[in-house]
Amino acid sequence: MKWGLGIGLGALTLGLVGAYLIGANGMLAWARGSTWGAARAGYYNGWSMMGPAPYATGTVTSASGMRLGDTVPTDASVDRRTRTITFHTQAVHLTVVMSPMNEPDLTFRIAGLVNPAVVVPSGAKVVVTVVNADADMWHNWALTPAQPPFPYMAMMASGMMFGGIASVPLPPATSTKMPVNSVSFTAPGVGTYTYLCDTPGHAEKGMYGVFKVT
Ligand SMILES: [Cu+2]
Repeated sequence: MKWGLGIGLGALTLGLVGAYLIGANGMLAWARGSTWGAARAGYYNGWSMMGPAPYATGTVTSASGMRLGDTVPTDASVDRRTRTITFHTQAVHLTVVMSPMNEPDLTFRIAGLVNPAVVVPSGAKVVVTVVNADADMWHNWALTPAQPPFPYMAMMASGMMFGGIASVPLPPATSTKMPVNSVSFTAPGVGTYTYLCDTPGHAEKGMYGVFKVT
């Protein structure tokens, strides 16, 4: 693992499978649930019926989690002035750290930038590794065609993304470990999309960024 992640391939693989499996059930759960709690319970119940665990995550140490938020991905260029990360190949590996303590609350940190624009080529195979650095909140990373501003229930407003391009929500970090999982997908057609956290209120308060397919 070129990032020196302290997690096994097994955990990552589980995360990927989970991300795929959660799609259809996640949508049903959202349709059923009248509250976030009910929706989330449905989310996990659906997963439990199909998978080996309520959710599949690994952890990284807090130190490596923070480093991952500053890591510039391979085959990408970073423009710090425009806060844009542009990938140049069909193999996109993006690492996202959510709400690190040294940043404004409810933000994504990618390659040392806060909520940067991410640009990928059409048809790229995208793997997003997601780390929750927040000590007291759940977060996830999801892709949607919807545009800001977002309401409190961003997920409801935008539909269930593209049939579930969303990482399974990650629990808060502890004092020494940060939960991590991943989501993989093929980049959708050329256009401008939004990545966001679908925990209610988070996208509304600014936890999102531009995801552009060129
Ligand atoms: Cu969030």
